[in-house]
Amino acid sequence: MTNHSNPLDDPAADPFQVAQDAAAQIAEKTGVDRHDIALTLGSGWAKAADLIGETTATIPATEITGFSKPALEGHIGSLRSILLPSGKRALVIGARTHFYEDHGVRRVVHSVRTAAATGAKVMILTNGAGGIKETWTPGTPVLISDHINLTATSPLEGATFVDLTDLYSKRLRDLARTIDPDLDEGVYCQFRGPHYETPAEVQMAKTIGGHIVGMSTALEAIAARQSGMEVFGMSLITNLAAGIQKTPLSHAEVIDAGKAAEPVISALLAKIVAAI
Ligand code: 8IG
Repeated sequence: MTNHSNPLDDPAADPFQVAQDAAAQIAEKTGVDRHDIALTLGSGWAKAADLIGETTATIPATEITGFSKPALEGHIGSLRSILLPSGKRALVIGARTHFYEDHGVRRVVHSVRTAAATGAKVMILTNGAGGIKETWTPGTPVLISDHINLTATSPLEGATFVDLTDLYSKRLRDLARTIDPDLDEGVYCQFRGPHYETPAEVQMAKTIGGHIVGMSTALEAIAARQSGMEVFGMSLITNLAAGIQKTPLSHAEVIDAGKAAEPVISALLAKIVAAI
């Protein structure tokens, strides 16, 4: 369903101004003027919010300008302000708008632009995804080392050229490996979805250098870099990608694998956040 009151749906609107407005509303509602770090928690990662610090405010995302209603079970539509043990402030975004929802790429990256407007210098993007490497059993967390954007679009508008070398911060990946030396990494392919890939598409992704298949993150990472943030990405492999796994993919199984892995990966992410 289209939310006709969303200012981002007006082509004449400036998405960065809408993000500024959203950040001002977050400051007002949380009582926190600036956030230092932002996290988008995808499926399987939500529990991390409880572990990284003390939640000082929770806001339904729909109360903040530009945000959309969550489309899907397993996706919480809230924004939380969290006080970290270090004294830093984290903004946790539990409301992701996916490209496949057809609300346009401005709405997909609004949370990231809002995070930047709140002052966040680090953007942590997490997701549930399919794995191409057969050694990644469901429940394996993987660092994102780079991405291949297969959406055929960009959050950048007009002749805006943004360098994406080292988009997924080497510094932060190295830091994550000081917490868990076993963390593997891979290249994330963002497909449009909402269908999962065919086995042939998974083979294509593998051939062009991909290791992880999903429906989020790449567009958000581009927007985060445009806004000057340092990006850290992690995928929870909830299933092997189609054709790698021999049985059909079911959304219920994906949700179950996420739930089972959640305590472990949430604790891991909390430790990484504490070290940033
Ligand atoms: I969870 O296998 C999850 N999300 N595109 N493919 C794509 N997205 C996913 C998958 C998958 N698993």
